[in-house]
Amino acid sequence: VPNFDVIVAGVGGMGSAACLQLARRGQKVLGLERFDIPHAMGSSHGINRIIRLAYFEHPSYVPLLRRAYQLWRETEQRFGEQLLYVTGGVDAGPAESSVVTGSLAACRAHDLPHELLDAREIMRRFPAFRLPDHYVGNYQADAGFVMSERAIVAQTTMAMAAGADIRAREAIVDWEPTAGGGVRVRTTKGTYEAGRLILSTGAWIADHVPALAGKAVPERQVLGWFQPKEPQHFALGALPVSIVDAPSARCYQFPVFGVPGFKIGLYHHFRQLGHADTLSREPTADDEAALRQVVREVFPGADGATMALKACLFTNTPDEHFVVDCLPGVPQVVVASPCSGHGFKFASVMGEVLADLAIDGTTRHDIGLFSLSRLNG
Ligand code: PYC
Repeated sequence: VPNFDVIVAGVGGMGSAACLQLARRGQKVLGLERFDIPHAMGSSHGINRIIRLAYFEHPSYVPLLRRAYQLWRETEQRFGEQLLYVTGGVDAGPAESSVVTGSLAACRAHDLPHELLDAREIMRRFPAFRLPDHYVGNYQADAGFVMSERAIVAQTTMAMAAGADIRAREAIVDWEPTAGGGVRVRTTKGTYEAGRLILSTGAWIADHVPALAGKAVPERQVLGWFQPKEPQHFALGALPVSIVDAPSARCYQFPVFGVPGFKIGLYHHFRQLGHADTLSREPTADDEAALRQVVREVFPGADGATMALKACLFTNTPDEHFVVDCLPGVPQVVVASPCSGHGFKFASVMGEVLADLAIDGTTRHDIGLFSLSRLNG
């Protein structure tokens, strides 16, 4: 049976970063991906994902984000291609909205430079926005986006260059601990053994970790790209990334980049939950209409022809924080996947965290928020 130091199941954002960090540290790594690398069935396709320091979800993500920015810069330099674009970011809504209060709390807790702007000032600086008078927004200059699909290509390419054995179109069927304290992994193509196993299978994670059944729930999410009628206001350089508690839905958006359209998504689109194998990846007219309604509300200058629609998946935990932990009673197995729709920006630093956990069983990074046991409390 072929033997490795570490098997990484799922070579997406987190898995490819883990392969890279492990291979760099001299580990004999096998990375297994059920689809292509990269692919459009999971949580990373559609060009880019937001990165931001003023983290409204919880201030304790901020130190990880600082390190994530550093590692994205290091990866893009070594790979020779820009992966991180800084555009500035606005977290906007009524003053009491959790996007605004949480974003400000993260800034205060970590002394992040920021500006609290009223609706009129946001619209003056960034004419693409149309916001109700009572809205405010926290502007944070370091926000931007990561080229998610290219980042997976970069991390995978660099992992292979560092010696990792990476194989696509090979899904894990099951795994079991071995008597010697390692793991045996059965796939659609063979059986392997390793000292450690990292499970970063995204929306499929509950198939491999029974403790996550009902606690890591895939959700269908649809992204839309709309043709701006006022392109100058939606261009890179003119528009920051933003998260807006719009009157009809919480939405997030990007300046035009990579495809000829303004990209927008809605948090918890239609709350369509199910198994990752069966949730439809086919966008519908209802998806398009829901996205267009928010475009008309907040970004009316982008209400032109639809240019693209894509469905991807969130994998939600009950509190929407990640799970990054060793399995109780099976410490040779590390879980990192259910990221509740906000994980990609962390992939670079999660590679470091996962390599630490796989090699040392512990990490210097604070991952206390991400324990598996909290979900059973
Ligand atoms: O992490 O910035 C983010 C995000 C926006 C929408 C979903 N996730």
